[in-house]
Amino acid sequence: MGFKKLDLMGVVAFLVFFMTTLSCSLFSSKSLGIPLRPSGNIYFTSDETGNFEIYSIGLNGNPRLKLTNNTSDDSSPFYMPNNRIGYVSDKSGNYQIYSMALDGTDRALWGKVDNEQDYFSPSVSPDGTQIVYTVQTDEKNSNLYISDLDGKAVEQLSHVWGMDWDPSWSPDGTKVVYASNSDSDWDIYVINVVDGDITQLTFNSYIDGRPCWSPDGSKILFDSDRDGDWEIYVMDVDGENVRAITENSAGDWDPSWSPDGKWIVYISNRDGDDEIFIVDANGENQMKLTNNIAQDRVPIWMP
Ligand SMILES: [Ca+2]
Ligand SMILES: [Ca+2]
Ligand SMILES: [Ca+2]
Ligand SMILES: [Ca+2]
Repeated sequence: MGFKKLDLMGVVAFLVFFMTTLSCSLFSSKSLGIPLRPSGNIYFTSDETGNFEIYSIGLNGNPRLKLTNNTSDDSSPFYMPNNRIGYVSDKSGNYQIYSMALDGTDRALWGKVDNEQDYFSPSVSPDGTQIVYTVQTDEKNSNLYISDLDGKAVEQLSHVWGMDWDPSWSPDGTKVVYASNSDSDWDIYVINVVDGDITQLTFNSYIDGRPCWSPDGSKILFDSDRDGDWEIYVMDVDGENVRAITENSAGDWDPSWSPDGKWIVYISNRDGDDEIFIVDANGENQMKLTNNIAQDRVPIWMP
């Protein structure tokens, strides 16, 4: 009897412990509206060595790693399939697209590129089969191009005179949001990948840039100097319901979503130089990831 009673108490104690632990780890943070602890790796560029190199930093304690090491500027890290990371480098004399393994090894020039042109702001489609990028043809003109992932079957996507920059795919792969100054100042536009139809989302005399489509397809993140300094904003995909994620007198820019859409990574110079911050999608729970005197920029979030 004694043994059985002890056994029963042990079961009850275990159940209480189990349910308490379960509710703390799974339910309490949700009920408070706080996203679960962020995970993954942030890839970004920094000029700590005197020129820009690609770095990674882990949210699960992985240390900051320098992935490129040369005297040219390496920037614009972007997701590539097959456990690779893409980036843009001017080491050939022009800005061209490269890729490497996630640890910085096995670097390769991407696809078929024209050595006379500059390629910028590449972004791979959600299904991993296409890439959209900017080709700059003139000091005042650049256009978006789409090709398959090995650089073949190139098609010009945007045709209007002016700069088209920072394309980001909708999750269903049918549209690309981008920034353009084709209307004399910088605004956010959406272009339909199939028919080239363009919809303008922001209309103002300020600089709106760096748009990023949310993983659930419902929101667009961007930066803007509309309040005098720079802030991070989010809006619906039709340009309505603009909401500030940051609100301070420093420069806040280069926003990008976490893969689960619960967090935003961005740059702020609120401590004197550019550092990488993360914040939840409600604009709460700010965390600073870097702390150095270099310029840390254009972060993207990988799973
Ligand atoms: Ca470099
Ligand atoms: Ca504008
Ligand atoms: Ca600000
Ligand atoms: Ca810094």
